[in-house]
Amino acid sequence: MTSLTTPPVSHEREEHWQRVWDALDPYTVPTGPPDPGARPRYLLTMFPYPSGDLHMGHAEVFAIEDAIARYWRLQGHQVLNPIGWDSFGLPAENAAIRRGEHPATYTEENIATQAASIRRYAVSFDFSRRLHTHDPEYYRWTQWLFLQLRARGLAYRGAGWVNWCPQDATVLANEQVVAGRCERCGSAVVRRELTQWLVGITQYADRLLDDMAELEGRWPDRILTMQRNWIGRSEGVQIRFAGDGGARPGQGSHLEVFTTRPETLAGVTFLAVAPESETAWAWCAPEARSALTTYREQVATRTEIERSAVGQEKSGVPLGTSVRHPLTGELVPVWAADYVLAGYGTGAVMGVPAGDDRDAAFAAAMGLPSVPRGMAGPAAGGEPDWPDPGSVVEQLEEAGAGERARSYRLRDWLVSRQRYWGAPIPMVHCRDCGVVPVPEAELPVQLPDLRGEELVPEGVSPLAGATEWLQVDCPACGGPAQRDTDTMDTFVDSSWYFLRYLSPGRTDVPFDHADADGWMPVDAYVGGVEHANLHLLYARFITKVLHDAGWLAANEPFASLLNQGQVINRGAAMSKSLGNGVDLAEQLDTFGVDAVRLAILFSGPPADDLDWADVRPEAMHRFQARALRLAQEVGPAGAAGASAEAAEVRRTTHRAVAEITDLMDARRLNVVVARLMELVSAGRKAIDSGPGAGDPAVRELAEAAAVTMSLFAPYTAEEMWAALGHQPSVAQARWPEVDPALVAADQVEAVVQVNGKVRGHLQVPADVDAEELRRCALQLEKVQQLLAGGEPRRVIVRPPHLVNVVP
Ligand code: ANZ
Ligand code: ZN
Repeated sequence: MTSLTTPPVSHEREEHWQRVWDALDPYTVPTGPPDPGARPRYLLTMFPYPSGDLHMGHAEVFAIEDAIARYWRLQGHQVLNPIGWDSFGLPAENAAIRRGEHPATYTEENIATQAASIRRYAVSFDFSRRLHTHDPEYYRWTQWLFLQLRARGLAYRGAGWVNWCPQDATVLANEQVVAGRCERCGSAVVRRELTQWLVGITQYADRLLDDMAELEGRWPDRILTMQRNWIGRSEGVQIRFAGDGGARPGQGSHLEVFTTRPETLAGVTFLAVAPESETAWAWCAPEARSALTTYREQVATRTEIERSAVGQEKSGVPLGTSVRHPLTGELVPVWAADYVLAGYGTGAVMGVPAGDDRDAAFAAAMGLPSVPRGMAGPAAGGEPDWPDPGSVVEQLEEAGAGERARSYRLRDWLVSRQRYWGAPIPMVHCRDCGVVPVPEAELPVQLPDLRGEELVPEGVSPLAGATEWLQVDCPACGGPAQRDTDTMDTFVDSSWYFLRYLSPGRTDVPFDHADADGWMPVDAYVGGVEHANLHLLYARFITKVLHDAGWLAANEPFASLLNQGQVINRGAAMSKSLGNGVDLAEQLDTFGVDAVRLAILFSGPPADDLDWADVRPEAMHRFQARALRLAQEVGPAGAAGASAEAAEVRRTTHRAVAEITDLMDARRLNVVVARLMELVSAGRKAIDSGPGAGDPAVRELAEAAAVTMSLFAPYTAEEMWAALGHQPSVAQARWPEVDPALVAADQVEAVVQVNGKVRGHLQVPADVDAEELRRCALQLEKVQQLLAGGEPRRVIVRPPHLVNVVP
């Protein structure tokens, strides 16, 4: 890649300024609560995962968040803008296996590379609070968090159906399964039942939903919608169908279904249960068991997403049993069907072919009737006339056969991972005492030192293969016991890191109550939409749990959220296979940091996707050079006396600053860059054909331009600030004050007529609106006299010049 122009700020000058900033340390905020009267602002960017160097996505998110950080700081806020690394996770583990080393080696190399790139990219982070989730001093508190959850009944062991990748020997979340395959290695995913650690996030489902009211208008609508759908609260009814009398062991006397359409009860022709569920086995007649077993194996190869997709070919097996309809007493056959999911509602549905498309497809495929005997079929193309749902629920309640219930899509959070590079679950398994927590004083449970091939022991997970590490004395009885061999999902690490930033280095507590109450909630959180469901939901949940446990006053972690768009190239996500990747370091080498940052922000609104094919860093060089020249020509010297032409220049400056202030508050960064370009052009004109470089008004303009420039292009801004004679850094400047008199619109004269005759004059702002102009005109004494207390019949208003009152 070649550039036609050289960057206006050389690499040597970039390095010079980096040293100046290192020495000044202008972004470090002392630990503890905010200073009294500091107007604190907590700005947070989703912390990076250390895979290689920074990429274009980081360049975008850092450019956006840094502009906000610098803007707030210039406005006199005490701005906390910390940085750290989300440094546990599978890629480091896989790299370690490949390279025969410890995952920490790869991880720490990448962190060092990224930290150096962040310094060069001139992001105004407070590095003094830096954290890494793989540091024992951090994960000690992640383990503490786990013990808190357990103490509150929110962490428990349960058998659950999971997506299992046989290649990686680990559990996968639904979104890590793409078209039935493992997102990372591509192996076919199978369903498997495992005993795992789960976290009871569903106990908070209602609060997670209801508290979203506070976030309305402060988080993007689409994120709120995605979270609502993810939690997926349904108001419905639970209905009990009694067995047909032939009791079977373990069956229980009722089969319970969840429905959102109780009024369709009369249309039930079958009941269907999730094949893998206990219920299916309990309701399976002995002669149907082998068919159910075979069917279960078949279903195990399909993901829930495939199973529940509309239009899927329906499959199922009859279980050879039946239940009684709670209202009619008719017998209804029980089936196992894979479109019924084990983890939703009761894992059983009442099949109503006349009301539900999936039930209709299933009935048709299995030769089941579409309406019960004795019920009139629906008129062509429609549904039967169902009764009022309320009356059906009443009937059910009276009969003791059902009641209102809620169901959620949200499942409890499966946090066990059979991996090495994560925080070990701080529990011990004792033959005599069962599952026992590691005492808090013994945290952290450190990872054993495993590297290379040791990370892939034959047939067991890595920690289960670390035989020495495994053996431990039971904390309760002192007898021989074994450590838990699972590590925690890395989403646990990132569910609380914003709290650790507040009290770095504390060894007695994860974070300090006063620090948290001083800084929380985060004022603005900047990050990608890909974290809409999991990370943001987990962080909200953990904040609520810690709030309930008395650790902080905040009940929501992130008061406002800003999602940047995706960086793509030529219409597609950047990828190795497409060969459309763009290397950030190469861009910075060629164009300089500022040109890249400016071009990214100028390309469009922060929330829009950004196509690199439309981004022209070299096009920024001319603008940077013009801005620099402006500052150099104004120079460091004291200014000469004010000229008559200066008033207009001053108005231009103050109006630009006022507008830029509003635009920054609205996060319209691309428009701010455009206004800054206009301001620089106005400065050029003021020198060439206006009051000239020596005029104080022109200096004022150039200074405002330098300060605004510092939000986006810190190096160029420093060069400008120095040329204007200031020391030592624009990072210590103040946001320019706007003089309201200079911003006010020009005054014009409006004529006020009564019945077409001129009766008075008004001085009004040129941008006066009709409402205001009408009010002023009707208040004129002359007009009041002529109206003699009456209401005018008509008032014709033509802002800003004319009002005609017709009495
Ligand atoms: C009878 C019925 C008749 C239903 C009708 C729908 C239409 P939402 O709104 O998503 O909550 N259902 C219940 N549990 C299920 C499970 N474990 N797996 C798959 N489907 C399940 O959907 C609730 C509806 O989804 C329930 O209402 C049930 O079908 C089905 F004309 O009951 B309905
Ligand atoms: Zn014991």
